[in-house]
This record gives sequence, C-alpha cells and structure tokens, in this order.
Amino acid sequence: MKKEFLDLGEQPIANKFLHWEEVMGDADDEEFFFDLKVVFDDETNLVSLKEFVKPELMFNDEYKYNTSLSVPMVKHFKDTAEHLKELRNQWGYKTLNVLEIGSNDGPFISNFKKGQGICVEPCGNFATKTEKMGYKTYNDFWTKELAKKIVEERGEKLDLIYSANCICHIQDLDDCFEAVKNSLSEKGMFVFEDPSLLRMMERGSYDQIYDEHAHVFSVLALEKILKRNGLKLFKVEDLSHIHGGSNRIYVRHMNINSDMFDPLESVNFAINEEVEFGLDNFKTYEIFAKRVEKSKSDLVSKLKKLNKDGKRVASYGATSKSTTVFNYCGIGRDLIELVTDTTPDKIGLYTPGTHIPVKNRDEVDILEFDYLFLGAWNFKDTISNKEQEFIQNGGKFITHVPEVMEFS
Ligand code: JHZ
Repeated sequence: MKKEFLDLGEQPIANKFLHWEEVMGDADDEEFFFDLKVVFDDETNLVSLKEFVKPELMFNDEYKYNTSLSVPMVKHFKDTAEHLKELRNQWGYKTLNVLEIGSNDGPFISNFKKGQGICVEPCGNFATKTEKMGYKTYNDFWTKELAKKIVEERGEKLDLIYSANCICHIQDLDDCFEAVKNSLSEKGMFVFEDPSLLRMMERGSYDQIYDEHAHVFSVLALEKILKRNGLKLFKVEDLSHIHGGSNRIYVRHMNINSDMFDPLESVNFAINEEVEFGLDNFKTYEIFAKRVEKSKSDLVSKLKKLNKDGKRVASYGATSKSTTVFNYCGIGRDLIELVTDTTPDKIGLYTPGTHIPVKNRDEVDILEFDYLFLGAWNFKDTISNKEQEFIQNGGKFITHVPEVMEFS
C-alpha cells in the first residue's frame, strides 16, 4: 500500500528553463505543472512520486543538464571508470563491453575505448554528441524492447551496464531491471549510482525530489525490487560527496557462483544504517515532512526579512533542486533578483515556474549582492572556494541544507 507523506505543491518541469516569450505567455504551449506529492510503499519501502510526469516532457532534445560542464563530475566519472576497470581485473573478466543507461553528453563513456562503449540516451541533443564521439548510441529510453534489440544487434550480452543519476528517473523499475537481467552476461555486473534516501532524510534536502526523480532509493527498497527481478544486490559504496549523498549499487545475476564477488557486508551495513534511522517505518517520513515545512517557513521568513532590510539577494546555480525549493516556497523575483549559472543552454532563460532570470556568472558582479542562496548546495565547497572575493567583501551564502542558515 502506498501512503502519502509529503506535498511539495504544484511544480513545473524542473529542467525546463523558459524563453521570454514563454514567460510572457506568447508561446503556443502553456507552462506545464503537476502535483508533486511523495508516497512510501509499505511492501517494498520504496519512496516515489505519487504522480509521474510523462518522460517525453522531461527528457527530450531540449534537455539542459550537461554533465560535462561540471568539472567535479567529470573527475568523478573518470575516477569511477578507473575504479570499475580495476574491479574488472580483480573479478577476472576477460573483455569488457560497457553499456551506459542515460549517457548524457558522455563524461563516463569517454573513458572507454570506442568499440567497447554503447550509449542509451533519450535526449537527442546528447545522443548526437556521443554518436559523433564514436560510441554507438541508441536515442531511446531503456526498456525491455530496447535491451532485446541491442543484444540481438550485437550478438552478445553485456559485461558491464552502468548508469549514474538515471535509474531513479525510470518509472517502471520492474521493466528496467528485467531489461538488465535479460541483457547482462552470465558474470556481468550492473552498477548504478543515484541520490541516497538516507542522506536526503538526514540532511533535510527535500529538493532532491522533483519530476525527474520518480524514486529516491534506499538500499532496503532496491534489494527487494532487484530480488523480485532475479537480480542480486551484492555491494554498496557510500558516495557521501556526490550530489548531496549518493549510493553506488553493484548488482549481478542471482544464481551464479559468487565466490569472486565481495561478501555482502557493505549491503548489510547500509541496510542496518537505514533501518536504524527508521526508513522502514512510515512515522520517520511524517517527521521528515514536518522538517520540510519548517525549512520552508524559515527560508521564506529569512528572505522576506532581507528584502525588508534592503539587502540584495541572488541565487547561485540554476539547479533542478532549486526549482523545487522556489516553487514549493513561493520564491520569485520579489525575493531573489537573479540566478547565476555557467551552463550556456540555461543562460538568458528564466527559472521554471518562478521566472527568475538566469544570468551568466561571468557577467554578474556578485560583489553587488549581499547574499547568495546556494541552489547548488551540493557543490558548496567548490563554490565557496571559487568565490572567496565575495566572502571577503562581506558577502554571505544562504543554504537550506541541513537547515536554513547563512555562512561565509
Ligand atoms: P547540479 C541534475 O540535477 C539533474 P541538478 C538530474 N536529474 C540529476 O539527477 C542530477 O543532476 C544528478 C551550475 N554551477 O549538478 C551548473 C555553476 O553555475 O547540482 C549546473 O547548472 N557554478 C540529471 O540540476 C548547476 O549549477 C558552479 O561553480 O540539481 C548544478 O546542478 C557549479 C559547481 C555549478 O544538478
């Protein structure tokens, strides 16, 4: 049974930054909104959105999140590829063909030889890019049908299926995992990383919840859902520093001789930590919802006070996460003048739902601002190191994670 515990109100498509004509209502289509409510499934302990948004509305040729523009993430994917190559050697694979689900603009796959790497990417702008880079790319969503087609075309199954920040976007997890099971070679590994529900709950980072994140995963829930699809979760790595706290999950076929794989200690450890926190108990989610309400009222009061005192406030990083915060809290241009970002595709556009202008960081004199709200709080250290001049000039950052506060 699915029980609702959180209502984040009417929300737009988190990454659909708008052109001026769309803001003015002169475009053909009206901006799309949906009810962002969150449910807990008693049986599997999975946390999901109550209402899913049609994938094509989110993941299309206009998709604005370019992973390769994020220097820390490019390094993360290079390190990840090295790590997986080492494991492959340890675990005795002879060859390695790699398929990435949701390859974006290629920062992970580019660490593998062209003939070895296969991409699956529904956003045409990125699919074209990885194809041009020399990787066979399927411009499609990951489904059982697509997996079958890929295996048939290649005439072999896959040794490594990897995915970062994408499996939690897939609404039908049974179809997704069955597709993996059908296409993974006998001793193959499926490795994926996504934001961790435990870290979200600990850190109060409710803005991990938006249209794209159909689910926020606990190890507890994943273990059950993978199992019912004939897959074994055999190892977990805690990536505390990635996207505000993620888990990297290692999966293999259920019934193979598993001597060469790690024992399950890391899985037991992660599940114990989650159970201790209460992720199997609905009450924990009700407490979290109260914390989210408090976060909203603290943030709005703070911004209103700053506004009354004549302080200038901008936001740093036009993130999907800040779409949730701004729309849930009702924060518009009256409280935040502009948002800075470094992504060319977002610059010159307006934030989804709240219509705050997004400006090129290099063209905004942030020293003119008293406060910067950290939309990209997951890059807190990178940003505060980079913006020392702002701090030395008396500027302060505001964050809502783990609670609303300012820092410099
Ligand atoms: P960032 C995206 O979420 C969407 P978002 C997606 N659904 C997902 O799952 C996660 O990623 C993983 C800018 N920036 O990474 C760049 C600066 O301007 O937190 C980005 O636009 N200056 C796929 O959107 C944004 O901030 C900087 O110095 O919440 C960061 O977005 C830095 C470091 C970033 O993901």
